[in-house]
Amino acid sequence: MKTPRTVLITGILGQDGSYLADHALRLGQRVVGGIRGELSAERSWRLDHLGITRHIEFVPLDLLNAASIDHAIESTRPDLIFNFAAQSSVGDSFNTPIATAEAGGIGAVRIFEKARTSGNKIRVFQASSSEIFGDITDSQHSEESFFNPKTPYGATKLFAHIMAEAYRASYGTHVSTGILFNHESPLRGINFVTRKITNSLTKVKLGLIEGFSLGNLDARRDWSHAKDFVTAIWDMLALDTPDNFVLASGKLTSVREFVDLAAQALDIELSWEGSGQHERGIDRRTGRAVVTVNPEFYRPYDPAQPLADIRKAQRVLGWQPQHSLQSLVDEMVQFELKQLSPQ
Ligand code: NAP
Ligand code: F7E
Repeated sequence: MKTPRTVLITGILGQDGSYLADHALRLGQRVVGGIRGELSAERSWRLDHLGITRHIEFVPLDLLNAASIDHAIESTRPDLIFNFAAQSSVGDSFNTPIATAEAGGIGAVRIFEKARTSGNKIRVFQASSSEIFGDITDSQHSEESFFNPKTPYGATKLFAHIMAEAYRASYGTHVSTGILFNHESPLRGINFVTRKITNSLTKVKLGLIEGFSLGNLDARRDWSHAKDFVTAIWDMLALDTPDNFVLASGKLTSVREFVDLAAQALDIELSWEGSGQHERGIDRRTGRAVVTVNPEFYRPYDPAQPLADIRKAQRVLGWQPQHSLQSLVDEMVQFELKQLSPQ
């Protein structure tokens, strides 16, 4: 039997960190989770949901604190580091550009630097984002496309992405990146639109609220299941040569269409009336407006997402996503029903 490798996951309390930890544990690895602040039941809910909290060793790690990164890496001696930690909300990045850049940009470089200077042959994964494409230039976007981000979050992720390439070229550091399009799950943060929709619409179904508001209903995103991504991300670090990989489904769906899918999963008959700020989603059975538009949720800049070209991940990693958008929505809705229904 192979000796288990030590896997350090930053951002382990987040969506991707939790699923990656689960995947690594299933493969028999030693999993160390980097966390900022104290562990509490409120903060470990994703790991608790997966039933893996007690199998993880936790170590203090704050991307804003270089000493904590150095200590986490020196004391646990990881073979692999998955850097998922970041201020991950594009919307919040408009209000917190400096904190976003410090954690997601400089914080990532601190990880690369410690991996480089540790003397161990550490392999690193960096979570890049489709937000680095920004304004659309090509019809389909691949690892070779032009990067033109326009949001503080996208610019931060591009800095870290280019730094990963610089570490590869300048020092031979084994850093791979995933240019990740949107990926969701029941473990998604409630501030992201998919989880907000499945959670709020389930509350409407259960009579807990009358309705809820969204921002840009025309925004289109490429939504996948986070579980499909962590298997590809894991396989990236098994490659001898580090590289960049786009992960996505290759299909774009609007926010409005996502609401429709969630409504179908909940057996709510929804029809849309009006346009712009006056558009409303009406429950045909009750005649009530259950979805309204609130410009408070509009963004100062909301770049259209490009179509993704995922051929490289398919070819090199043999990656085949297992989940459809419909099955993702069904799973999210079932999760909400279980959480919110009276016992
Ligand atoms: P998430 O659920 O928001 O998790 C991010 C984690 O980062 C949280 O656990 C958070 O810790 C931690 N974190 C934030 N600032 C930190 C700091 N200064 N030091 C240490 N930890 C810090 O995000 P996710 O959806 O799992 O995404 C994982 C990564 O992929 C992120 O880097 C994100 O930007 C990137 N990404 C995600 C998507 C997507 O669709 N999900 C797409 C493209 C790229 P707390 O629990 O303490 O807040
Ligand atoms: O917004 C629109 C909003 O916040 C999706 C992160 O994981 O993916 C994610 O970033 C779209 C946007 O995700 C609401 O304007 C409408 O066009 O769920 P989101 P995001 O901004 O795409 C990228 C690839 C990442 O890298 C990020 O880490 O939905 N939208 N109404 C809304 N969005 C939110 N949050 N809330 C609304 O009420």
